[in-house]
Amino acid sequence: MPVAKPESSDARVIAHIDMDCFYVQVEQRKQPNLRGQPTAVVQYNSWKGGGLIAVGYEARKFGVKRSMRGDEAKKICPEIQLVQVPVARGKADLSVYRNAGSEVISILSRKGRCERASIDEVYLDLTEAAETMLAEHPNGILELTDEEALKSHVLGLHLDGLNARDCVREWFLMNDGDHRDKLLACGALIVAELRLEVLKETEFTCSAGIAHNKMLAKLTSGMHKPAQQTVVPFSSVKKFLEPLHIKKMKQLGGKLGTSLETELGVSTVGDLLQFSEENLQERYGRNTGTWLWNIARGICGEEVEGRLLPKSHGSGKTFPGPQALKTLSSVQKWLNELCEELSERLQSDLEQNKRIAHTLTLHASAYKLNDSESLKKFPSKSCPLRYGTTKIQEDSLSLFHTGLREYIGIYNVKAKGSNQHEWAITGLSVSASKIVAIPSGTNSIMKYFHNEDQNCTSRKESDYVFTNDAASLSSSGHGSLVQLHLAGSELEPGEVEAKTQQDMPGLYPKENGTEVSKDSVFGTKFTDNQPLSFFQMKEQKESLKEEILLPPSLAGVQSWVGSKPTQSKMEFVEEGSGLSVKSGKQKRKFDTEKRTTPSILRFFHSNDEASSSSDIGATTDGCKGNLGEDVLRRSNSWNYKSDEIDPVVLNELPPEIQAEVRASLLQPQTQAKTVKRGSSIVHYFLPTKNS
Ligand code: DCP
Repeated sequence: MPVAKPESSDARVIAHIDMDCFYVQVEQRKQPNLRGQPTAVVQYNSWKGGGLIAVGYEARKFGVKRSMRGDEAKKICPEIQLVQVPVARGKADLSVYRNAGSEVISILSRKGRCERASIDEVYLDLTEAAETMLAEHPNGILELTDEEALKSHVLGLHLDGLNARDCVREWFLMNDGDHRDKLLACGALIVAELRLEVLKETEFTCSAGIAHNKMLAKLTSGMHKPAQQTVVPFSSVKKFLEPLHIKKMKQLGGKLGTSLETELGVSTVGDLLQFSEENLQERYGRNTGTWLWNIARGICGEEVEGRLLPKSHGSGKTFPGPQALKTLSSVQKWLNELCEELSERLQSDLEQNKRIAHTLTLHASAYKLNDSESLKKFPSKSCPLRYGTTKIQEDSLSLFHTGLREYIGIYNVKAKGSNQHEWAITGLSVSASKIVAIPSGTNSIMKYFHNEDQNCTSRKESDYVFTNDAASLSSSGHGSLVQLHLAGSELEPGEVEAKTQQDMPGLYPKENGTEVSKDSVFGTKFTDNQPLSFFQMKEQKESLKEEILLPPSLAGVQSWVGSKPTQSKMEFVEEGSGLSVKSGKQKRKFDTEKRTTPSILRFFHSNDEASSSSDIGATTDGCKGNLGEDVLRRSNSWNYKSDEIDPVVLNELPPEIQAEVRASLLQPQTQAKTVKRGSSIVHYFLPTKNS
């Protein structure tokens, strides 16, 4: 958990903006005749009128709630208009809502750093804009106070017989007020303006919380809805937080909150104040203890990230009750659908934003029949993401198989007849994460090796000769290949799993609808009346534990890395003229300790070793394997293009290099393949027909 920086955070101006009954507003904009009418959006599944996923404020007055089914809603509000969420590929198609969210974000991001927190939520850091406004109006912002701002709810204001509006006006004027609150008042004005702009340009209303940090802003944005805003002056923080139930706090909706309740008897934030920082640290560890101590006092140093685009893409579907999937073929059918959607979104992200995703993750929820352990969670599985629908489909299915083997607890999972099934899948989702912009105009591969070179004390810069005729490695045109001329080696079967440091995600959301339930969702919100399980799992990124799997087509890659290839020439060559490492002139030296050598180097090391052991022999200076030119001349070089690079090696390169190489993989390649098709590396990277 982030440890707060109390000093710097007080004078910041942070807003959390939340769209009001978002899906309903989007539907009402599409069909203006629905405006003013009690309306709800229902999932496409028509059982009992479909599950309500968004309820408009007019319908809420009748007691209609999100958890209800359409039929139930009609009973208590006969005139309710039920609109179906759009459907594509047999599942909810959320693109219309996603696009509407992007429209709003483009407006909200005009005044400061903007972080897209979910499909309909945004954080803004308005500190600079507020400081500028305050500097320009040192004698107060009276002339700026507009009607919308005067409707703000300012927490802790004493009305003292005055009407609320006059009180708020007085607060905005506070000439002798606290500087931090003057900044907040400016922030409130800016947010009021932004909300009006959103309304004018998109017809959507939104609500906002304005405070000194993200935590307080988020806690207050929903306090007064719809179309209102709430401000938390510095002096009101304590009073505001004290009575709040502990589980309302971000990250306390789950186990930690429960532990505070049961083990420390803490039920409100105020209760937490009696514990010293040391007490909390003793019980929950240094960081968590400090974090708890801080949040109880309204201190949160979390930055607003400048991010307008989603952090991940996901596509999921639930299969409640009798719809549960009980055969591998039905799972495959649905995975194919989900992967197709995911692939399309990845492709458009690539085209529009020049971003690529690195990790593919499969989540599932399941139950076992006739098994007392049936509550066991289906493990989430990840692997490096390969672009192309077919590849994503293949890899997702493999991840599913791996998860299922673990879930069932046997190695060979066979498809069983529907009468004999042992398991049932109630939810499936595929997601793509670790999305990064494709860097352009960098020579990062060269830089990387240059740096690594410096890390080996006994290597001299002059030992390498790099030529970089082209300005950049990034692939900007067809056929731009990064060629890795590596020692050739056949892969051997072996281990394919590599563990990450992450924790296993839960299948169910953290409670209380905190940010956890919304960040990074971007379209993966399930529209069945199931818990928001999959996309919310992703929210728990801090505590995720997933296994990163290599796709089965990569079986043996790890052992290959450790194996001793028989050739010894290494070159980087960009097709045409680009970057090359002229192996004929290089003398490479590596640490003798394999364990301490980064594996990309180990890979090359093994190439060297292969030669050195047979041709040169080890040196005794701590680095061995100088490649004599005679050896290099004698070796046969195998040409590897970027689409043949071992992903294990690739995954261990710095992200910017990975991005470059992956970017080159995404380009149609015109040059004939000169590699063995049977190789599993080749199989892994070769474009499939319909990719
Ligand atoms: N959503 C969904 N499934 C859920 C919850 C929400 O598909 N279980 C969708 C529909 C909502 C949108 O996400 O319109 C945003 O969810 P919010 O929780 O922000 O709720 P609303 O925007 O609908 O209402 P509010 O005005 O209370 O924020």
